[in-house]
Amino acid sequence: MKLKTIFFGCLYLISTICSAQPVPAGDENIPYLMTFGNEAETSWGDDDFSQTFFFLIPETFKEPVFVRVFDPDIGGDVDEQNGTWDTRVTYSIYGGSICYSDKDAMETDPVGNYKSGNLLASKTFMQNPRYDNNWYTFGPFNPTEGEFVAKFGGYVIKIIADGEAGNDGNLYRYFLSTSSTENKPVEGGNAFAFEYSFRMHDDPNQISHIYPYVDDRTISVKLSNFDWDMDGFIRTVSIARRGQMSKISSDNSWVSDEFKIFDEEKNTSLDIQFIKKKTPPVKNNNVVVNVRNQYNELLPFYVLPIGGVPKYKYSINATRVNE
Ligand SMILES: [Ca+2]
Ligand SMILES: [Ca+2]
Ligand SMILES: [Ca+2]
Ligand SMILES: [Ca+2]
Repeated sequence: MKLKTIFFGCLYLISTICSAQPVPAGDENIPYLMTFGNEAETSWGDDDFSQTFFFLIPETFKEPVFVRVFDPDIGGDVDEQNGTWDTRVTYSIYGGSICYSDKDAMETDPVGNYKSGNLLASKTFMQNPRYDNNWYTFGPFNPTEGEFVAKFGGYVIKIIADGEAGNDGNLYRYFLSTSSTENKPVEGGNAFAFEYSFRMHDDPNQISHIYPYVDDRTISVKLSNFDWDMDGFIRTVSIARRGQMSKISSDNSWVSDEFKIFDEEKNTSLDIQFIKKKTPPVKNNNVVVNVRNQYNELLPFYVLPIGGVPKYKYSINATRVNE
């Protein structure tokens, strides 16, 4: 327990140094989160028309917080049009005692009690020039309105984006802020998800990253990706892994592959790299990713990777050659 406290203390220290809570965050190099209206075909890249994120606010932080959404509307700039703009997306924010800890909230599909907890705020958007290429702000919220989670040393609030009608693609970002009018990071805050639905860059030279955290119970992981459209490579780098290639999905399909976790990788983050092919260029590529452990539990993806971005250490691998 003590070790855990120390560990999460480090997490907050690292976050403070990074001092930024955009979602997606800088090291991820992901342009936008992505959620389609529920009348879209899944071949456009969204498997379930819903995305859940959790914000972490350290116990020491006592000020009100705001959840800001960039381009919450579905129309105009940024978004992906399919026929006419007819898509409706509702963003809902939850706190209270089970907003995080309900088992349905920690799963990938919008079923059961995934909207667990107390509804703190909600707003529905369609095409709306007022919020096109612009921010909408939820809050203020008192951090104690979230769920206190001892192992995080702080409070968790949840935001769900549900595509409730239409067939267009909503692209958007979040920011956990101390201000209602600008993006001011919450010192020591972070954000995470158990499944990531996102838009890739069009520029083939841009590499996107997701950082699942591997705890000390993890023996093996199963990495799954959806609708990658055979766009280049998906590769995992870690402190002990130079670059392990994964199976990649084609249009409208899931693929998975499993690999064993090395002892050195426990209590570190993996770096899953999404590397585009140069030719022919794949544009507007939407993809969904999740990672499970041997118990079929999902590994959290932190926007600020715990322990920092992992760097491969040759010396660790050199000792493994004869294993
Ligand atoms: Ca449409
Ligand atoms: Ca827009
Ligand atoms: Ca949008
Ligand atoms: Ca795709």
